[in-house]
Parts: sequence; structure tokens; C-alpha cells
Amino acid sequence: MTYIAKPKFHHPGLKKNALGYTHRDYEGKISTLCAGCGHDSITASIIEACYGLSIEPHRVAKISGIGCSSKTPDYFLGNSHGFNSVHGRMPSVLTGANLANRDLIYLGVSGDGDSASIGFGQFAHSIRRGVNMTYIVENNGVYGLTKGQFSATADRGSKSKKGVTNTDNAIDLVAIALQLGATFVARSFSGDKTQLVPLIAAAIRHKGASFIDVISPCIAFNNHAGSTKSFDYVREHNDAVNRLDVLVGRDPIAVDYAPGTVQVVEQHDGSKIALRKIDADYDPHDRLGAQTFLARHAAKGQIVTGLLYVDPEADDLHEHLNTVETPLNALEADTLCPGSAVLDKINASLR
Ligand SMILES: Cc1ncc(C[n+]2csc(CCOP(=O)(O)OP(=O)(O)O)c2C)c(N)n1
Ligand code: SF4
Repeated sequence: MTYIAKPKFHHPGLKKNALGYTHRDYEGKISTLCAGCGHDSITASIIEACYGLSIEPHRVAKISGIGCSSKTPDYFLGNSHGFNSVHGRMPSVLTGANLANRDLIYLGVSGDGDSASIGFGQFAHSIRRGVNMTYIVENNGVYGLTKGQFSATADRGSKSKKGVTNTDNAIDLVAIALQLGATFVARSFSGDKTQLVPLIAAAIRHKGASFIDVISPCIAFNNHAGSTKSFDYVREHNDAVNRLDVLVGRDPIAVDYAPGTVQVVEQHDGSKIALRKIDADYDPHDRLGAQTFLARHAAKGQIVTGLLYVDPEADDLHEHLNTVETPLNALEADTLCPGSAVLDKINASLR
């Protein structure tokens, strides 16, 4: 990976949160993603949410897989714990870390390729087990880092950069998360900070498996008419389309629209996606209602955004397994090894 460190100095007048931290304390290295990539807007929203919550950066563990999206933890919370795992394996690494130390705040960052294909099983099991985490998928419908193959969330009938039509049905990770029992389920758009920042903050505060699918346009690899997730870019520079380093950046797409309305977002190639923000009187405590609402609007070609479901009384994997409160690395020797008398008693109970 390429690392560009940020200069340390900052203006002494920068606003501070309740713990005395400034925005800069929640930033990471300078992003090496294409200028205008939706993933950078999500990074900005994560920084904003953590600043607003006055989280101590060293209490966060950010875990990711492989992909442009999975690179982003490098660009926020530079003073927290981080682990860039293998492609698709973020959920099991996060689960293990969480079981070993429940005192940290777990932030899982993944891509649609990372989570909906190679990591689909891992995604599913971490959700159904109720791991206490905020699981964010930066969903662009393509494999960005490996140059634009369809991912499993790409819509059927959409076209790849090379003009190939996708004949496979799309996986809707939000629908699956609802079905698997996630206790906090939301969808948003990378350019809608007004919606995304509070969603991330609420997901972090939620105890249990929080899942947020964030539609995040890739400026580089959906540069063709017919794409439903991003845009045609280098029409005049066909020879150069596979070279990320020659892409001229675009302004990130930003939207802000009222609850209950549909916002058609025009992407840089002129293709459009219809985002529908849930109504103010939508009931997010009804899992079945959320599933129906999602399916009804998907049939109309609309991508529903907002907090779709939350169970405020949710528990998590530690409660299911009845684990000790203390992080494993803080357990004393006599707790870890209570002696042979206790072992004899356990053995006797099993005879
Ligand atoms: C086991 C394994 N298989 C394949 C790859 C190649 N690979 C790297 S990133 C990536 C896809 C990333 O796509 P996505 O998760 O959608 O993230 P994006 O880059 O679009 O943000 C793939 C297939 C890999 N690194 N490891
Ligand atoms: S290739 Fe796509 S996903 Fe990757 S950094 Fe560029 S715009 Fe973002």
C-alpha cells in the first residue's frame, strides 16, 4: 500500500469535542484513492461521527479485508487499533478480536466484493451471531481495486466498462442482514452526510450487530452507458482506462433530501439511481415491515435509505456465550487456572 502521512501541525483554534479532541485526532493518512471516490466521503462521515461521539480513538479497533474500501481505515482514526485482514475475512478476525476483548469499539469496513462474494459466509455468520460491531459495506457494485469486474451486488442488466451485460441476479446485503437477525440495519449514500453521520454514530452506540450498506460510486470502473452504479469516464482516453494513476479526479457526489422523498442522483456519466429516504413516521422496530418495505421499493427500482430496523434491547455474542467481562489479556493466572480441585469437580460432573 502507498502511505502518505499527514503533517502533524494544526490550528490551535480548532474546535474540540467533549474530550478535548479535534477533528484532526480522528483523521488518518492522506487517501490514495481516486479523487472523487465515494469511499473518501464515507471516511469523512466516520471521522465526523467519532468526533461527535467524543470517542477515545485508542478505544477503536478497525478491521477490514482487501479492496479500495478496505484500504480506507488507513485514512481515519490513525490513533486506533487496525488490522487489514485477508480478502473477505474481516468478519472472523473481528469476531475473534471482539471475543478476546469486549472493551473496544469494533468497526468493520468492507467492500461489496469483499462481503458479498468471497466473504459472504463470513458476513452472514458474524451477523447471525450478533457480534457487537459496526459493519460498513462501501458498496459500488464493482471490484474497484482489481479494475472493475462485476460484484455480486451489481444489478442484473447493468453493463461493465467493457460493455458486458451482467446476467446474474444481485445480492441485497441489507435484505440478507435483516433476514439473518442484525439488530441495527441501515442503508445510505456516500454523498449524503446529513443522513450517514448520525447513522454511523447510532450504529456505534448500538449493542449488537449493526450493519450499514453505503452506496458509494466508483469513478473509475463504471465509465459506460448502461451502468446502474456509477459512470462513464474516460471515453476519449480508451488506452488509458486501466491506469488508475492517470484518472483525473471528479468532484464527489453530494446529496441532501427530505425524509419521505425520492432523490434521483445523476452520476457523472448521466446514469441515474433513485434513492428513497424513509418517511419520518416509518416504524424501524418492525423487522417484517422493513423487509416488505425494502422489497416493495426495490421492485420500483428505488434504493431505500435510512435506518430500516433497530432493536434497542439487543444483546450480543458475549451474552449468548456467557463469557467473562474481563478482556482475556487482563485475566490473572488464578482465574485462568483455578487449580486441580475445580478440574476434578468438572470431570466428576461429566461422568
Ligand atoms: C483471496 C483473494 N482473492 C482475490 C484477491 C484480489 N482482490 C483484491 S481486491 C478485490 C476486490 C475488491 O472489491 P470490493 O470489495 O468491491 O472493494 P472495492 O475495491 O470495490 O472498494 C479482489 C478480488 C485477493 N486480494 N485475495
Ligand atoms: S478504483 Fe473506484 S473504488 Fe477504487 S479508489 Fe478508484 S474510484 Fe474508488
